[in-house]
Amino acid sequence: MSTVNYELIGDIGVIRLNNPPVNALSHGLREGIWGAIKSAQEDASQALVLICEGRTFIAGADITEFSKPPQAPALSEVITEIENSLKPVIAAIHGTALGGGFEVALACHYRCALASAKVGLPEVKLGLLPGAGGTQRTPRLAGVAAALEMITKGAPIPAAKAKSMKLIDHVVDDDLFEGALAFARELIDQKAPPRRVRDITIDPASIPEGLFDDFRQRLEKRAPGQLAPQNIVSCVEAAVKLPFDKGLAKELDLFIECLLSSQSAALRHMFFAERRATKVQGLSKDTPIREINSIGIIGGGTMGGGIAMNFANAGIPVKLLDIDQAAVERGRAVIDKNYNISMKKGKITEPQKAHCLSLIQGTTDYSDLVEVDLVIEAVFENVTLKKEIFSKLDQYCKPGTILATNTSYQDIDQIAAATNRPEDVIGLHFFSPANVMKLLEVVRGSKSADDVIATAMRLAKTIKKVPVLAGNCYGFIGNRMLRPYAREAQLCLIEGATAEQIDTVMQSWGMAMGPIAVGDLAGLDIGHKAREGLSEAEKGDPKTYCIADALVEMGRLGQKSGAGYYRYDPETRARTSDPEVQAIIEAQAKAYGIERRDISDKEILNRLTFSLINEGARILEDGIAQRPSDIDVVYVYGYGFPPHRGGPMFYADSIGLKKIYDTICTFRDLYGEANWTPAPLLVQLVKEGKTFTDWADDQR
Ligand code: 3H9
Repeated sequence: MSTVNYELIGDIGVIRLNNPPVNALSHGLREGIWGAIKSAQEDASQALVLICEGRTFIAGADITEFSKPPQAPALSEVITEIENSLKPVIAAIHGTALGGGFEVALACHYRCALASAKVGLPEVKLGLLPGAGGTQRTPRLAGVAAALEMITKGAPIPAAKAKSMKLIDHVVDDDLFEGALAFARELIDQKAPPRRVRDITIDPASIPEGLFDDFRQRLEKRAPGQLAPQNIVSCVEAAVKLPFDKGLAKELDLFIECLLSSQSAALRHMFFAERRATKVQGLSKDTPIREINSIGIIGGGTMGGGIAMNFANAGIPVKLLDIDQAAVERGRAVIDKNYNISMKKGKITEPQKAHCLSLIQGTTDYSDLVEVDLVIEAVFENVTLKKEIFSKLDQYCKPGTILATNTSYQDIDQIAAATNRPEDVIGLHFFSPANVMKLLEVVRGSKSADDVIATAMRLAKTIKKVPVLAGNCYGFIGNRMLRPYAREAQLCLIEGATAEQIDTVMQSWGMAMGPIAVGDLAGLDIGHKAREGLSEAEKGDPKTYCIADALVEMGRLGQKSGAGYYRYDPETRARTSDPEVQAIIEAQAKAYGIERRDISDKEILNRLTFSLINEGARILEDGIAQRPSDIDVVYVYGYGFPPHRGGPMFYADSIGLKKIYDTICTFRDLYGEANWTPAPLLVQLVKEGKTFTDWADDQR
């Protein structure tokens, strides 16, 4: 079947699109739609139905074409052709009508959709705005305030809600094709004319004064420094203040500005990076997948409880095991509390909560785990305890059960060696809060079987996580890179920066939180305990963590104790600076003979980000990550790295590896080789004039 087919069924012309996997608006598809609409004007049809084959309606412009020279017809020309059709055109939507796909639907004169369908304009997530009339037509149908929310958030909207917003006209219950034909028939019988959204006018007097400026300010808080959301507001404002064609012209100008921005390049990189990360080198589509219909979780703490929720949300029953009934109850109470928060936010309903809770059963008995398909151990970081648990699981669980540990940094092979089936053992490293954070590091031990890895990668999609495969080393990808980053934050602190300065620099650069505030959130005792288990050589220079250790010894454990680097309001958790901490920092600096100095914001940013990148390069050399873009996915989805900077490795490529190398050499000369030796891969790429992306291409 070709990409676009046209068929006359009675007096209804049916335009069928078929461009797998998601009917993206490639050049061929645009040309096909354009031609079909044109020729349908000449035949006996009285109305036209535009419908898609496969899993979805059009999912948008073909993102891969954005970096290539444009080819006619442009999407806007196709859309004009549809809207100008003299016969009514009806969009028949299933799956998701997104971006340019929804813009095509908006240019149609009527829209019907399956009840399960969603529509949306997610361009903002790619650092773009709807560039084919979406910002002009949406406010004309749904109103200005709703359009601003919808386009700046980019979230898809279910059919029923879209109907209530006037974005679609008719919901079809089961057979979309038959339903669309019946809808077309009705329109023909009513002699309904082509109804053009462009002809709707918005009365500027109906818009509250200051609406656009207020919205801009709110966005600046929600997405600081981001271009696309602000440009969207200007486009919607143009829809109110300018005639339709002038509004379209403004939209195109601002779309191009976004398309050429480094922010959009980074976000488009992330879109493909996330999908690439799910692919494991050496595995094929034929690698068998084990069936996972039930889960066991060991440890009902915050982590175990959060993990359990992911599976219950996906309809998979969970047995949650803890040491005694009291611990099980505590775990269930944490889960209950989390669901209540989701309910308050309107994310789930009471019956949904009750259903999820009914899927989580507590137990204290390992024999309840005999039949489960996957067990995830989520107890605290003690390798001896973990080995005991795995040895027990080996005794109890049926053959073929996958045995996973949620450890953040322990050796998977050591844990696997406690069983007689190391091929069934992997790491599944969730991030806290586990019911919220999207990242899942799937850690491959030296003996982990291919089908176990393939199953884990597939399962991640079921529970709506983004999986990244990691090799087995201390801290895997994310936490291994975090060490030098956190180290530099600590060293900047003792050498002269303040906690506030470090956090402000990193947060205004785009990190979700600054590193010092993250320490307080995680709990300073966690790192303290982890350091206690290290040898003197592993601990490194004692001055690095002297401030953190001093705070822990004073009982300042972070947010949970009301004070850490900052002081926290017990009610609101709002943080304030604490002169006592400044005194501790100064005392520690004195004890180590450090003369504190002014440290520039730029130095803080470079020390933190370049140390991250340098370790990322080593991770690639060691084969711990499959590709640089996987590291980007880990940092964006697990560590609050700003997505519009594309992750640390993409950021490195975009500012130039030579600049990074030169700066690292300067730091080496100033602060010593121990912390600042350029990674051999970085040295090699600079010599060859290549980027990390070039390196990844060479490896393929
Ligand atoms: C736009 O429309 C701009 C216009 O306003 C103006 C223009 C002038 N292009 O996600 P999946 C690939 S901007 C090219 O795993 P799912 C994807 O890479 C666009 N390729 O499936 C993957 O390839 P592979 C606005 C695309 O079922 C495969 O399809 N639209 C595109 O989990 C399967 O994808 C969007 O931002 C694309 N547009 O989810 C929507 N979309 O197999 C982006 C997907 O080689 N897409 N691919 O790895 C999505 O959100 C999801 O793909 C979707 C399906 C929900 C549709």
